[in-house]
Amino acid sequence: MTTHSPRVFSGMQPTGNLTLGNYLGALVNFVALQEREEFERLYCVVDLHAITTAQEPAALARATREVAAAYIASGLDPKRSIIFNQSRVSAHAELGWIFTCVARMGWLNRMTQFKEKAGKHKENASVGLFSYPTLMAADILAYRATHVPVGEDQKQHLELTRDIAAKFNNDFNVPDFFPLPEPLIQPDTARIMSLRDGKNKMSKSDPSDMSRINLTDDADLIAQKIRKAKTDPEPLPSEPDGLAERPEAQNLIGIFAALSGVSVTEVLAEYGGQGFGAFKPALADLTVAKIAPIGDEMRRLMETPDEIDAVLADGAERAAALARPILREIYDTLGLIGGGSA
Ligand code: AQP
Repeated sequence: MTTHSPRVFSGMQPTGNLTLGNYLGALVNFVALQEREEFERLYCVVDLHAITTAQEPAALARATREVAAAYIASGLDPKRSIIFNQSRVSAHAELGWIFTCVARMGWLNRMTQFKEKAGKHKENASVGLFSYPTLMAADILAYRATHVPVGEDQKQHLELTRDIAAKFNNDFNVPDFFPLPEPLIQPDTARIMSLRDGKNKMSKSDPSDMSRINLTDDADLIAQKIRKAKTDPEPLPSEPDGLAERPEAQNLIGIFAALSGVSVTEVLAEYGGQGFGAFKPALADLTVAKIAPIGDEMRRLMETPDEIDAVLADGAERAAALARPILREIYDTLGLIGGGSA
């Protein structure tokens, strides 16, 4: 039984345009949690994670502000949720190092995301890309966060966070020092897939822009991408079972259900028996209605970057105030005299 008060932490990388996958898999959940008064909420733009792969500095700074703008445009209120960028709060990097000394090589060797991202060029990948999950554990545990809203692709990293927390508690004989954080995954939108290949997840770093809907795409581009989305020649089934083995159809129906807030069964009750020629225009209209206003608001916010910077600075101050006493205890527990005080 944990004694930790309910606290939510999550983040997104400023590695390009946020996608419909980021939105439905995580952001919608961030915003919904804002209505749950029992939680304190921290939403981070994880810029230190972004540099695990090469980033052009000016583009990174812009993308960092753009993710903050996406948070706000999607409905996060900087007064009710702490919004900040990771590099501004040194606790992340400090605890990240400590956790690279707690985590075991064998644990990290099992991480599938490293294998996917490093691909055939493992020897040339940065050490940071390999140890990424230890920094993610630090992001969460620097605040003793108890709940983490994420998409399914992050589930394995969160299990590693729990392993690190348990090992620390055990090794230093401090039971319940860290909570074992729980993932909050929305089953229906856990994995939004690429528009070009229903077997790959929609990703902001996919080389093909046609594979994803970006939150900043305008109405015409959204409609064009949906029109060109890969499908199969069969009409839509009337029951969810009929979507098995049809990954592209399943993905598009899932997106429709998530954006309209109804179940897949209800969508199929309406469109079952019809072809994609009838379904795609309805999906395009719905996506434009939900996503284009977010893009418009992001563009408006990006015209006043100083206001975004003020939100990030204020959020970082509040986040640092939460992390500081926890980090102090960590240094003391490890016997690191005066650690983190410079
Ligand atoms: N396709 C997706 N479906 C559902 N959820 C998704 N998420 C990402 N893609 C999908 C969730 O979005 C949050 C932020 O992700 P991230 O910025 O940490 O990066 P990622 O998971 O690696 O996502 P990307 O878009 O594929 O980024 P790049 O291309 O930079 O690697 C997470 O909660 C994630 O689960």
